[in-house]
Amino acid sequence: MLVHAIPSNAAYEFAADVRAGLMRRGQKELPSKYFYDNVGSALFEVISHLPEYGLTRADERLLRRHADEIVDRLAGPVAVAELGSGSGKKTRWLLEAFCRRQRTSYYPVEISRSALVMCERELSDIDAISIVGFEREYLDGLLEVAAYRKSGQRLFVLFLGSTIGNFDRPAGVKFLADVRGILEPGDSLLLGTDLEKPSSQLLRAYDDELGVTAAFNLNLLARVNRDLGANFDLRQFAHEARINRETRSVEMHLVSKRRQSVTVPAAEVVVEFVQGESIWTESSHKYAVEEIIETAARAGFRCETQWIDEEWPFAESLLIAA
Ligand code: AVJ
Repeated sequence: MLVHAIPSNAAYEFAADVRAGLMRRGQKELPSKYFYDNVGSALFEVISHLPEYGLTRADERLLRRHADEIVDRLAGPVAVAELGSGSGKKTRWLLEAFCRRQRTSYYPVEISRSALVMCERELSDIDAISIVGFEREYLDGLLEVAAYRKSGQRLFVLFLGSTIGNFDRPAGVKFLADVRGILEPGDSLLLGTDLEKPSSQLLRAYDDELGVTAAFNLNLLARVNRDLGANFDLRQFAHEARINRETRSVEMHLVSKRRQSVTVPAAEVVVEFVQGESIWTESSHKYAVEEIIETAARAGFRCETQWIDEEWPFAESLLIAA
């Protein structure tokens, strides 16, 4: 696979984001996009197999069941771009369906190089596929993919796995509008969104019995130690999942078990924690089905169809650029 790598100021941006997030006066925070280093990506893969966390399996079930129908709704020729391809496993069903119809280009956009490599290994055996990976932030990558588009080709963008849930609702609309701005009328977006469900079920999904999600969350501190030379004592922080009813989201926090101070040399910061103080590391917003249609409309998309998983409420929405 061809990979377009970043001229890497990524390390610098990580340091700057950690500095800004940990120096905040109120709630300290670290951006969830930094979960996915090699260890974090592997832990997320395990999470997706946990009985408590049905999200990824619901997403994959829908794609597998409805791949032919989805592809039939999109007139060819189509180039497929995916924002955050991860391992590429659940994308297989769609790509196979496209490739049965015609030669198809697949452009995964990922900030994680290891995920890009996994994804190429997973999918390169498909007949009549060509894969070109972009090691980029989503919108930067999509801009480049759009520039690759051949005349008469439609772009089909995949934004699966409810990654949209990591944005708050206004930022979600803004992101979709930015995607829309890169697309031409008639291009399309398949959006995977986790739906609202009972708090007890969400708390179990984000604080599993085996402690894999706790390890996933704590790995963020381990990564700050590894990449920025910090001295976080992981045993002095506890994973916590919280329901936020106002924002209809699950939040993950890392709670300081005692008063302590931590040095992050590469971010040029010393951080003080009081006992019980937390670092907010992620929000996963949950949506109502009709809300997805409204959100898409505000971003300039018409919702063509939705497929819902009944076992683990989750929606796949096919959105057409208006
Ligand atoms: C991959 C962003 C959809 O928010 O559910 C899994 C990440 N966090 N367990 C999510 C995650 C905790 C996941 N997404």
